[in-house]
Amino acid sequence: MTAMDTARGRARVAEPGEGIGLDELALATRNHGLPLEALRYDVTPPGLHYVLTHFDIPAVDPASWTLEVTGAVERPLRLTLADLQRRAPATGRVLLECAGNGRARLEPRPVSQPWLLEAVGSAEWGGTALAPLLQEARLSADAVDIVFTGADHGVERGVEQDYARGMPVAEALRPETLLAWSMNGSPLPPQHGAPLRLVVPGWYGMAQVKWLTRIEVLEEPFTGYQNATAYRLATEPGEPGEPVSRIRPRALLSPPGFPDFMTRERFLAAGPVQLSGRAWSGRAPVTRVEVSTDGGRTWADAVLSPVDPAHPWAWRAWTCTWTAEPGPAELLVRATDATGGTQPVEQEWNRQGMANTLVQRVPVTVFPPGD
Ligand SMILES: Nc1nc2c(c(=O)[nH]1)N[C@H]1C(S)=C(S)[C@@H](COP(=O)(O)O)O[C@H]1N2
Ligand SMILES: [Mo]
Repeated sequence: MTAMDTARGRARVAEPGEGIGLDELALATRNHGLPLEALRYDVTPPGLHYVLTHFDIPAVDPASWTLEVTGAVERPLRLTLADLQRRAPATGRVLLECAGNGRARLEPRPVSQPWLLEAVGSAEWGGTALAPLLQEARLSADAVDIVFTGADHGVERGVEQDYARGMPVAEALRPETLLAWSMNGSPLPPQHGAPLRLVVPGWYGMAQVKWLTRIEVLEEPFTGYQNATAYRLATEPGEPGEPVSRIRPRALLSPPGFPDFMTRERFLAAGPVQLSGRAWSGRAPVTRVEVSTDGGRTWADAVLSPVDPAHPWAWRAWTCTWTAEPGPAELLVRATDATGGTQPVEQEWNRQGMANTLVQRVPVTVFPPGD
């Protein structure tokens, strides 16, 4: 991989005025987002859930596929899909969001998958809990990190690798962490990790390892590429930065009215308009959603649906009534969670555009009733 070594480990930031290039377009067509009107569904239909795959969707034959549990364990395990499916079933309705969501609107633009705001979905993942399997393998008392490796392979910023992510033992042992083989009651689709993926509620997408083949227990911190180099909150090149972990609070508005084909500008009739959308946080329950209909000068509280005790890791609905007056308007929405964390109205920049929660802005044109 010597030809690529000059760029080793460095994330590129676009030059001033540099538009989105064909390489970013290629990523954007492979990795599609949730059309924001699909915020209407409590459970996202599989074809509308966002997809992010760093390399290729690997060819995995479920009949010969096995999952290996290895490393610092007393009893290494190798399981087939049938072995896993004989275990106690568990499901979870879980909000997933890519840590790069919103990246394309940052200035200067981190060059990578150019998400606007659509890298989210809330699906019903079915499988079995991870913790009992780890307990059966008898983890070392000195275990620190658990590494989850997928069947996919590629090169990222000059480094050839299998996609692998390490996770602290305590997070892996949470009862809601799942090994999932179904999505919304159907077998896991290829793009979402068939035959088996990890689902760690509350964490950004990079932790949700797809096409899982190997679980390795380490007695020291994992230093693989996707933990040590990617998914860091750094502003200077070469700065190590804090690791990306749990999903920060965010609210999104389902854009009201109807769109223009090219600009996606919205049009709607004057009068009372029911604004609606979703809000979530992977750290603590969302406590407040606020809406501005005047470009951020004033904010009003939206009505937030209560936490559904059956689905604490799903997104929640919010609504807000707006009396729209003819003319242009700009709609903004922001969420706050129980840690007190909220969304910035001015961008908080980092080199990889990770975990940024800059508020959504939806420009609309209101026409007089009867036009
Ligand atoms: N094996 C593997 N797992 C992976 C990835 C990957 O490229 N390879 N991408 C991760 C990232 S960055 C995200 S955001 C989520 C996306 O999950 P989804 O495509 O099911 O929505 O998968 C994660 N799991
Ligand atoms: Mo992601």
